[in-house]
Amino acid sequence: GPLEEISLPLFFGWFLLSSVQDKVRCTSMDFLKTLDTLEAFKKHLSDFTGKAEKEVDLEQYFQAKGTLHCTTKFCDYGKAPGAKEYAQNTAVKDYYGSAFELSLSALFVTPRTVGARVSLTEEQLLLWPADAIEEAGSASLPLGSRAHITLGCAENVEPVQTGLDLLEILTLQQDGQQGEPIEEMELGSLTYYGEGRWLLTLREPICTPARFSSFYG
Ligand code: 2AM
Repeated sequence: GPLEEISLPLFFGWFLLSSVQDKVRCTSMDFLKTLDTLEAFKKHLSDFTGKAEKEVDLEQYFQAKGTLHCTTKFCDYGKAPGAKEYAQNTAVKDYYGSAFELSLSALFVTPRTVGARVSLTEEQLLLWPADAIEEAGSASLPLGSRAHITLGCAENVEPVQTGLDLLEILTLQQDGQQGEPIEEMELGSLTYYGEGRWLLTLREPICTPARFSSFYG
């Protein structure tokens, strides 16, 4: 009946504690600000603007999207495939409401999204949907490869795109494309993967407390 239908959330995920959200946002803003000023970035500016001579303010280019979180399962109130099975999973029920520490291992920017890659532990992988399709293109990537936090989206881009952008970069890596090493930044090493895809591998992963829960909206 209708009650059953609304008993599943829009999505499950890890929600960053509000005290650390600002810190993560600041780190992301600092990165965007620095990226904006790099000659290498300016050289590839047309990836973002479509025109070589135009300028772009990356901090304005991306819009923040609500509470920072790492989606585990998008349920769409039960309409998404596997939603019910996921909600009934023992680990999901057992860990619901528990605190975790997420490790953010990289930041990435594309003309569509900016996000943070989340490197999941074995325990955290228990909450990753087993039916996840981790495929982008032809390469099959390890379970949980898509784990990320959406930090911002370009105009008219939906947050679901962030995970797809991350998978695209990981697929390039898996296919043996090393990317173009750009420079060592304070936070880590910056690599360019073409078509406006930038990856900053953090020297020190950012560890952040997060609670496993769900969002109804
Ligand atoms: P995100 O995880 O990349 O940020 C509500 O829309 C949340 O569910 C957002 O956080 C969004 O993206 C995520 N989401 C939306 N549609 C999705 C889908 N089809 N698959 C996985 N996650 C999705």
